[in-house]
Amino acid sequence: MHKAGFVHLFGLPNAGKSTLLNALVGEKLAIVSPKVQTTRHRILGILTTPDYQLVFSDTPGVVEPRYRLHEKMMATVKGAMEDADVVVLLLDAAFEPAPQRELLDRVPRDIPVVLAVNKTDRAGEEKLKEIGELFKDTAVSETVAISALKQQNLDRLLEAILRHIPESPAYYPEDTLTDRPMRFFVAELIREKIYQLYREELPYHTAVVVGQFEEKNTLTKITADIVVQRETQKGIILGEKGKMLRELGTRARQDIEQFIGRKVFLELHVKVRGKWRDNEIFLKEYGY
Ligand code: GDP
Ligand code: K
Ligand code: MG
Repeated sequence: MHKAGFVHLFGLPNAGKSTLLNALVGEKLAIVSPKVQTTRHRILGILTTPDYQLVFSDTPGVVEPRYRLHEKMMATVKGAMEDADVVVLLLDAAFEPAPQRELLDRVPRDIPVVLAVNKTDRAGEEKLKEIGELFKDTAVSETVAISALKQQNLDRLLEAILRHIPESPAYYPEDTLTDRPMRFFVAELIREKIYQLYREELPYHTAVVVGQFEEKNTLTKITADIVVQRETQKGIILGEKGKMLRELGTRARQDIEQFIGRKVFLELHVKVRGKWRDNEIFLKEYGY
């Protein structure tokens, strides 16, 4: 019997959804950072074995929308929910569990929920007990303690998920890893470095758009725009004499080379587009 279905990874910002997606599919598809709201899109990660195919959706963490980009991010969460055969509610064992329990209200009643308590590499038995109590009389069908980062107990999580996956032929060809094109991942890897290199609010004002993506003999030439909302932000991205931008370019290029398995020539430009996060035309142009 072959099974196939859709699994929605759901949780608060920073619960570890993107880390878990990467661990499950064995490839770095989703960018990860200690900052909340790093993930802005729905990204599919597809795990295919001879017996089953699981299509995971990584989505932005649940937030109260403050600008149009936020609204779009939350719409992608809703879309993923509607398609799901099962929801994995990912909890950060180190956060307060009660507000995380409220997320259950957002799951339609007919969709089964597996509770995955993450970051148990850092949480004690006490905490796990407390979480168990809190979810005792809820719709959660099963609870699995995991560490996405240390890849602990993921086989148990897969078993729990598969119990809710119907018999079905595969949805995607067996060598498909994701639904996104290469240039999407290139833009994401650049964006990840922005989250790592620049402090506080700056990453939230930034978008990345890949322009040229061209294979030339032994190397791939890529140009990308880094879009910010204000001139002052452009100055920060550039840094003194362009030093920060060069550092950003170096780090991004190394990761892109690893991802596509080819040498890369990366050219970055910084552009100012006032209030792009609230502008439908810009949002569309930047892939949101
Ligand atoms: P997301 O916002 O839910 O997608 O969370 P991320 O995957 O971006 O992870 C947020 C932060 O938590 C990152 O710094 C991760 O390295 C960290 N993290 C994720 N899973 C674990 C885990 O199992 N243990 C520990 N200690 N940290 C984790
Ligand atoms: K994050
Ligand atoms: Mg994420």
